Amino acid sequence: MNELLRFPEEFLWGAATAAYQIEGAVREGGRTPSIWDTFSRTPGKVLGGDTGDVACDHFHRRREDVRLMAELGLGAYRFSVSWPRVQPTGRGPAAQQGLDFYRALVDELLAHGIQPLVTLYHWDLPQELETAPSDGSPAGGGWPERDTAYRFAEYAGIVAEAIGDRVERWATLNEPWCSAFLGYGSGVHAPGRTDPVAALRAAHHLNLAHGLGAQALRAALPARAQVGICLNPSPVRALTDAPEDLDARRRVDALANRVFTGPLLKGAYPADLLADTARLTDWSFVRPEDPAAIRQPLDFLGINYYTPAVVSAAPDGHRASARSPWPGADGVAFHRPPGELTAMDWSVAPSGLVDLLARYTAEAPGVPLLVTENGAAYEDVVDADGHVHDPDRIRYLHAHLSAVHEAIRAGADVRGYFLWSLLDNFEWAYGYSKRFGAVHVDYGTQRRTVKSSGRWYSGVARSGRLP
Ligand code: PNW
Repeated sequence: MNELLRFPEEFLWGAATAAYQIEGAVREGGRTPSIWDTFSRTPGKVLGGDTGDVACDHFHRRREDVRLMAELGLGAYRFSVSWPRVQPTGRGPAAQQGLDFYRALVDELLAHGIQPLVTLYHWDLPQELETAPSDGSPAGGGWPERDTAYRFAEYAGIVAEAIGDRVERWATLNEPWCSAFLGYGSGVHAPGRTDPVAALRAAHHLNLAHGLGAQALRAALPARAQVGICLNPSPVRALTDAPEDLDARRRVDALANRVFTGPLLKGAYPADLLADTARLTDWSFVRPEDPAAIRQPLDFLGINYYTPAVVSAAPDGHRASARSPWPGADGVAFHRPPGELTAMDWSVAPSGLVDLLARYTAEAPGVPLLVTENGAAYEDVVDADGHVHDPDRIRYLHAHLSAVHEAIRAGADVRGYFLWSLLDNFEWAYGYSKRFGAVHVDYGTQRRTVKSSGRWYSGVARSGRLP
């Protein structure tokens, strides 16, 4: 047996999901629409016109799904709470039925020895916080508006009061980069706005929401609770070592990574980011007290990783389009990174994960890291014998877990790994066309079939080592 591929004793082996991607039951128990309900029902926004109306019907199949996790031998499960399910309309009183669902889910997980990691916000903003209802109640405006951060902190307190006695690990936000820059910049995610200034304002108010939310969590949770955030930092590589390509890398690194880790870890926005975006905004929406509010102690930093970015300087005069997810990154060209492609057309590059884990070990000294998402989409089919044979995914997972192991050997304090995803699910703008699950879902019958990669991962989780 290869001792080198053994993971630490307490390493958490998990899988991850998100509420809108799996729950369905969008009209039950007083749940109101989120921006993703509205977006997915808008023609042309999601491939095939798919919506999360039914998804994996997890809201009704919770017990079966927890049993499945137990059969797979998972030690941890990362899921998100649907804000409009527990606080319809995003302000005001909690919906007990919504909270009851998550209470029951957590109790079943704990009964099976599976540790929950709760993400408070995985993109399903209550619609009324984005657009004001016509009844004259306060205006929304979504993440570009400061009020949304205050509303988030209140919501965080509600969830902590309800399940804080039994959940140890809490992530405030999932991938604020996607919420800000895909939601308000490129418009490929909900709410589908394409305004570079709104995207930058959203990034700041998401940072503020994290800070205020973390404070609300700490006020409501027992001292043993661990509070963190899940980012999707991008390893940004320059196409060549030419100074202009290195400068393109610096600019994209600021917009992909340091716009979040600057305030979160260092208490300030990077000066180069402010300079690069100066033609768009003077950042006067950042109040003097905000950096201190955002820089809260982190008990873990969640890293979601899929693929790196490769950039170079674009020919003179090239401007970031109005619909770019990189506002202010004028004169940058993006290239396909080397490596095989998954069904998302994302290249397989496990070295990117080694780089990220080393980088955040250095930039966030003393903060344990969790890989809170990693996985791949492939074109899986159930064969005549009822099996899903997915050797590509096994290779992807093996390579990325080897990368985690390598990072640990090099000194990174990585405490766990959450495979994205437990189940095939609603893959945002791609609808149900992309399958990331360790478990195949037949959306016609809701039949779950463990893929060969799911069995393989189960072996890893049970043994704590890579074959
Ligand atoms: C993440 N991009 O999304 C999310 O956290 C998951 O909900 C999602 O299913 C998973 O990764 C797979 O996509 C991303 O375009 C979506 O850079 C898009 C991007 C990155 C992450």
